[in-house]
Amino acid sequence: MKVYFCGSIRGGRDDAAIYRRIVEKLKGYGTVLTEHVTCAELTCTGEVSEGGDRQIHDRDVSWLQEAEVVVAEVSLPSLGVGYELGRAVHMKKRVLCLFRPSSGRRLSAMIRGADDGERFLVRDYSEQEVESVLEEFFSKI
Ligand code: 6IA
Repeated sequence: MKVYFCGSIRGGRDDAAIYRRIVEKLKGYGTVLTEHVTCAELTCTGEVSEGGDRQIHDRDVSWLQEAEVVVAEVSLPSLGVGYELGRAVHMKKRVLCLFRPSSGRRLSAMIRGADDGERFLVRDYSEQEVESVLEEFFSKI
């Protein structure tokens, strides 16, 4: 199974450690197409490519197309993640959004309100339960 993971990059890197935990767990379920999102130093993956932002966008959209499942950590607001989620809905992908209320933020109504109890799910979680939330989600698909 190909999994597309979304997490904030230019929106801020405060949650990079939790992104790494999520991706480690996701690797047990299939191929994670976007492991670079967890990279502590983005430049170490050559993400500043010659093609610039256009190339990043086009490559990410084609990976999104390839993916069967999209998992997004949405506690830290990111325009790019919001965009990817909108595209994923349009592509009728199965989506899981993970939000930590302990962040002190309120999740955008456009994300929480997209939960349809089926294809697009939003799950509040605490850091300790991140692996079990993923286990529960993948046991049902
Ligand atoms: O708006 P954001 O940058 O927070 O958007 C983050 C989301 O967009 C992630 O889920 C990624 O899939 C995608 N994305 C944004 N920037 C990149 C990128 N390089 N490489 C791959 N995916 C990206 C940017 C590198 C730059 C900061 C030096």
